[in-house]
Amino acid sequence: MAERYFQPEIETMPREQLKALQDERLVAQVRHVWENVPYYRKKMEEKGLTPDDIKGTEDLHKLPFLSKADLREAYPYGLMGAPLKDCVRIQSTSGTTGKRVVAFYTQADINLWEDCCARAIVAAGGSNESVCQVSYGYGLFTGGPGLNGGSHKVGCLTIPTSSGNTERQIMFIMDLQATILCCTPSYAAYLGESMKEMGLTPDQIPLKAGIFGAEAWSEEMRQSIQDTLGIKAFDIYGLTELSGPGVAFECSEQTGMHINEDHFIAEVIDPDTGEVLPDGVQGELVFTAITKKAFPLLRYRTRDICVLSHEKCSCGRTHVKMSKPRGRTDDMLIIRGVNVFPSQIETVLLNQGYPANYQIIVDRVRNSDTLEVQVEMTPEMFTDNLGEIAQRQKQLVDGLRSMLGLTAKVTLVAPKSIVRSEGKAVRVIDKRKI
Ligand code: DLL
Repeated sequence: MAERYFQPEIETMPREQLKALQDERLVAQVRHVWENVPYYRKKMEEKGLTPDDIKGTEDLHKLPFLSKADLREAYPYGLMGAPLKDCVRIQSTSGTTGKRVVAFYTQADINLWEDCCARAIVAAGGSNESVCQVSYGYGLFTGGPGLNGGSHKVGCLTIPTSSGNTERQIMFIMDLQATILCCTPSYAAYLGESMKEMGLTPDQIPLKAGIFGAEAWSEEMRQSIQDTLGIKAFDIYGLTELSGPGVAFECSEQTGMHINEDHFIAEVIDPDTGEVLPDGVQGELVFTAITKKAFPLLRYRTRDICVLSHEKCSCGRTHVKMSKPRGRTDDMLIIRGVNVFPSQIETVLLNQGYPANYQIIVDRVRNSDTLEVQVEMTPEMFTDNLGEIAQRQKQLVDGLRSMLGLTAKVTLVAPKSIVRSEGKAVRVIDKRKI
């Protein structure tokens, strides 16, 4: 099937033209911020910069970074770029890692955000003939409102179920023949598991595509969701600070997400030195929003770790691709000096046929870090044969050792004993921090 685009002239724009657009928008945005955000103007002044020093994207590296700490310090209004009377909405994060982030939007900001989500939906095969069920949470979280707006723009019949109430989710999917499902990958896995238990086979499930994001998920998890639901599963990335979902989205190639570069300029930096890294080198993703006016963040450090690629994509889109985030700099566990990402553990479990229902527990016993992974067995694996369980545990310990270079304790638990998530899954309990 030929690739379709929501905004073809932008999504397939030749690189030189795209760069010219970015240059022009960046220059205007820096001036907008200088004139309207005293907090950032001060940061620029401290570096001896004025808007005249930024003539295009090649000067981007001169600008100071913004981080979560700045957001906290400037909370709630300190980074606003538009008067309150021009703002029509806020969205906010759950604030699990400190103070909430509150992002402001003008109507135009919402419009461009929804365009980005619409691009993702069309890339996943969506059209005005699609029935799109949005099972991300609605409310302060950006997932529901963002995909809802994008779905309307594409002209899909939108089912705004929000998250939770799994039985009702399945009823709508089946009764209204939903073709696109939008939710977190962990919730998609749970919905798939529940549908399987109800005896529904992939060919009976009307869904064709899923747009899953808001948390890290592995390729193995993608495969398993695709198999249970009989769909193609697309990744979508974003964060509240930059509007929400749709900063980047996957196309039919499923090899990374195109960043909407007409709205967001991406850089990857060395998280320790701040130095900008070339394509293909892993580092922290930094974004500059060049069109948003109410919350115009420049060089915002996301803490997400990934790699950029400008390689030509078979879908015809010209925008740079980011790899799946490998984790966050602050998600990374340091266990006995070894850097461990939850996604690496997930890969081992799924490769050995376990479902993505697990809990990672880190503790410190007699000054030494301990890592325990509780892994749920599938009903088919479940047995009271202790020898068999010991054998399975050993295989997992070996797999984890070769992936991480660490010995972990593995505990196999009964099916359904690990709590399911309807939104972002909490995979790690780090008792060293409690
Ligand atoms: O999670 C926005 C979103 C909603 C994205 C729905 C995709 C779908 P926040 O709650 O502010 O916003 O969390 C942002 O979530 O910095 C990443 O660490 C993580 N994240 C988001 N998308 C992905 C993804 C929304 N596709 C934080 N893969 C980001 C891995 C992701 N991590």
